[in-house]
Amino acid sequence: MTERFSFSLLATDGRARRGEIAMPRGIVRTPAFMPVGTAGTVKAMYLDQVRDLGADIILGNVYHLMLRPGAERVARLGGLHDFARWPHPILTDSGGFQVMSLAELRKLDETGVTFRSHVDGSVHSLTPERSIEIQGLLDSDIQMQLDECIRLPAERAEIERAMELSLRWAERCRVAFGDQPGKAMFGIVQGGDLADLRQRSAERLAAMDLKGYAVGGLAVGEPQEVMLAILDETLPVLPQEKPRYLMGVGTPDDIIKSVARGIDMFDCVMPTRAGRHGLAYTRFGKINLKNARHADDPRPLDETSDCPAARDYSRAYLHHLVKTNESLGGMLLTWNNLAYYQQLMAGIRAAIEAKRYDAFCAEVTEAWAKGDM
Ligand code: PRF
Repeated sequence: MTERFSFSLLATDGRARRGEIAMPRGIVRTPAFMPVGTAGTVKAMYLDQVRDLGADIILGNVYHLMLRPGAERVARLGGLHDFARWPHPILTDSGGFQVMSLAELRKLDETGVTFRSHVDGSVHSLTPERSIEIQGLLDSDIQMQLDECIRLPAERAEIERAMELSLRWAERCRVAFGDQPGKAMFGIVQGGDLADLRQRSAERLAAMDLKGYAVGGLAVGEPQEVMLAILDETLPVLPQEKPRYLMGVGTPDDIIKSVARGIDMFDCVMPTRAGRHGLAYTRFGKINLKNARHADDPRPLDETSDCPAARDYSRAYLHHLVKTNESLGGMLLTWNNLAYYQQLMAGIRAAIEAKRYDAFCAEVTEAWAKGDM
């Protein structure tokens, strides 16, 4: 196994890229979808199952893990991989985004962000240096810079302030991370919906020669066209030979369109969260199992799937589990949804290799459009 973090491009089709990230804990086939394991668990799943579905990497969150069980404790217990029993690569998000969406009484300044825990009201602070320290204690393989993500719509002055602050924090994270050949620290492009700010952010991060780059601050309330236009304007500025990660995205449709523009990595709570709320993603589109029309339907979600949750259980049974709030309902639907997402990513990778990515996207979209659910 490789001792250094590296990224290789194996094939391209238009701007879509098929690649491989190699690191000591394993290889990540890209384009990749990273299931979200916020608190050291992909909710309602055994990690062995997550692995069997084809996930090469999962995501963890500094914010949740620093509050419970605490980064120093995880380190004493041998790091997050041992603790959660996932020996493969882990990417951790830096905490800023979750502080902004979950914590109470936040105070952000040049130093970092101070906040009250949503769990017990205790006061914590997160600086760029402390975020990297926590990610090191967790023994994360791909660590993210601390950044400030703002919701859209927002004023230019506010977007620019947060973008510039994120650039200064990127530099502090770069220094704090230092030289760790087997791991990576990714910078995060900010700049809201303003092309010139996005480009400035991407150029300045590119000059820091980081091992990978994320596009943050998207899927925060703007229409899909705006997100795709920002990708069109930003990705050409980032170095071609480094992986690009679109944070917190998205729907299957967002994913295929972002891959077409050159994104290599995704994470999103959608398949896991939607599963716990009675929604199934399938080749034919989204199915709401709460709906009474499924009560007598003996058909499985997708008889052609090799995931037992999709293939072997009737929609009537899934409807019953969801209506009665049984844990198994969320478990089966999460399993189905992650299986669908990983099948989609495998299809995307194969299509890029075969140089038929446009045709693949048309087929996927057509199946959703005429989906008989
Ligand atoms: N920054 C960080 N994490 C994120 C985001 C961001 O902008 C987003 C935005 N979609 C999701 N997760 N650090």
